[in-house]
Amino acid sequence: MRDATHALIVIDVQNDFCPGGALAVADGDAIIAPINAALAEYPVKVFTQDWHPVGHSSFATSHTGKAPFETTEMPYGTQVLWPDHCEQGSNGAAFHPDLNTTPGDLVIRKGFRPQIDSYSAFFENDRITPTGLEGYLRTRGVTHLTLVGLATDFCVAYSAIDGATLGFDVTVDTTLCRAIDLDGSLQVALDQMKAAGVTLV
Ligand code: VGL
Ligand code: ZN
Repeated sequence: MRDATHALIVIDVQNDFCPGGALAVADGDAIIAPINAALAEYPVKVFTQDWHPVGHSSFATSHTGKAPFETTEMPYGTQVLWPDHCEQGSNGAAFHPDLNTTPGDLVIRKGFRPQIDSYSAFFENDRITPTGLEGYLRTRGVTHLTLVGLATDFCVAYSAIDGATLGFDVTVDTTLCRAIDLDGSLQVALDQMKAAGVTLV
């Protein structure tokens, strides 16, 4: 067991990001058993859950003439448009049934505001609106974060970069992550994480 300053943050291991889901990440379910094992090593255990209202602005179906994986300009910048996924209360939004969320201390939901997406566990995609996770971690005395989950190149990377920018010591265990890899987005994300001071293992 690591000391009380260490948290494991498990990002979006939900049915829609696993094989058979609406936005399936190849091999997304392969990380579940080793994540369950890793939980025992961390005194602070946090899970995130992508949690969109029906008709969310990040869905291609909300934009006439747009197909999934195209982009659009939002007030906060360029946004990739996704298949409808992780709708609040749906089976797709549920954690994968094999993920052991029982020992979790906190579940943080994100992406619930209709007009803004939220990849990061810390800030929505405007990079300003906080989720509250920073305060939770700081008030518990956490300084070291290990991030695992889905998807490496979106929600894991955004969370890792924001965590490092906020001053946490951030490690991403890439063996416990899987990527969407849209047009080279995985390599871009890995480079950006390194540049932000994230440790990749
Ligand atoms: C995610 C795209 C859209 C993720 C969430 O969890 O990486 N990606 N919503
Ligand atoms: Zn989403």
